Amino acid sequence: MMQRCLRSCPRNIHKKLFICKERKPMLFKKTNNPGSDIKWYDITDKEKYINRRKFIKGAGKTVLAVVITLLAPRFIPSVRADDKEVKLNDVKKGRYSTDEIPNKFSEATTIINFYELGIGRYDAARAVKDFRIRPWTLKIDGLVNRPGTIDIDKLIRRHQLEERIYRHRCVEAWSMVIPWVGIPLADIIKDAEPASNAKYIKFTTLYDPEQMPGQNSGILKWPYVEALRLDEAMNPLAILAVGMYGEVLPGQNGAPVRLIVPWKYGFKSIKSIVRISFTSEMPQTTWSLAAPGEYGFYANVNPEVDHPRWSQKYERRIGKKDRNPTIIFNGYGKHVAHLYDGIDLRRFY
Ligand SMILES: Nc1nc2c(c(=O)[nH]1)N[C@H]1C(S)=C(S)[C@@H](COP(=O)(O)O)O[C@H]1N2
Ligand SMILES: [Mo]
Repeated sequence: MMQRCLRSCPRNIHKKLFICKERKPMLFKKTNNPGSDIKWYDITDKEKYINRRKFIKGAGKTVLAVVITLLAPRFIPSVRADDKEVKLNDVKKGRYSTDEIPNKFSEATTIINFYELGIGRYDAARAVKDFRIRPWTLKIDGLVNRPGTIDIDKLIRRHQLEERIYRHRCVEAWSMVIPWVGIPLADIIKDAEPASNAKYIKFTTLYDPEQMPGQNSGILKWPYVEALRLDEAMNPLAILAVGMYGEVLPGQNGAPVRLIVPWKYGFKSIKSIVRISFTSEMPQTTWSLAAPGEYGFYANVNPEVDHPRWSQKYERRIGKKDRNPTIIFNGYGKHVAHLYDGIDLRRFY
């Protein structure tokens, strides 16, 4: 018999933070059958859950919380990069864009997963004002013939930027459509000249607990690390995004440079990268270390492989009410399915 949170604790974060410690009957139900009755709308509303938890904590504190909320300055959604000098010139329309209608800029810049800046879905957009994204360098090392450290603006100037309007699917079963501006990852890899024994590519987020308050907590092992097989990284769909909606990437979306791999769950698309390393062994990645039974190395979007605590059969587009079937490889199978020939994606999720 186990106890399970019925609300939106998509990553078991409640256990790690002891938010749900008291196991109130309203939030927990005894069950022998984990994963049976969580609905898509239960797992998309982290913020609501946390607020509800506050509510239960007692009337006095609730009143205080309401007063604080009312007094708090209104949050302004359009937080952009500090550096007004940075312009994304000469952006060409890339191939591979979806013709679906992008989400609103205000949605894509406020409904955020960026645990370094907070675990609530609106936390990052608030915390981002203290996040400095210039100067910024990207280190390239490991099994390459041309290692080095490059200034991010030099990198941007050196490469042809492309707009890619991609579907974005979070493992929590919500989705968006976002017009990114980025550099094909393959271009950067070719410049680095990987050695013949380089098989994987590993990305690391900035570690700076002063600017990233989430890194003072133990919810994840910091810094955040993600990785791809080198041939996945060379796929033309993979980009390093430096902008969105035609402008410089806002801090909360992973400025100044983040990965976008649209056929995989969003947690693979690591933000605010400072280092790219080429390795011969499969690197350990943050979420698969935190919860190996829940987050695999490949993490390809797949309606047939449920998360242990919820179904992946459907998704909800942010801003829309209805739910839609999840598409294998998030709809990008034509371009990426061949990468997984002969691999049992149920076993190697
Ligand atoms: N460094 C870092 N990268 C991260 C995350 C994070 O918490 N830290 N969250 C991931 C998750 S779960 C998702 S869904 C996407 C969200 O990107 P967006 O907020 O720009 O939509 O970023 C991913 N990259
Ligand atoms: Mo996510």
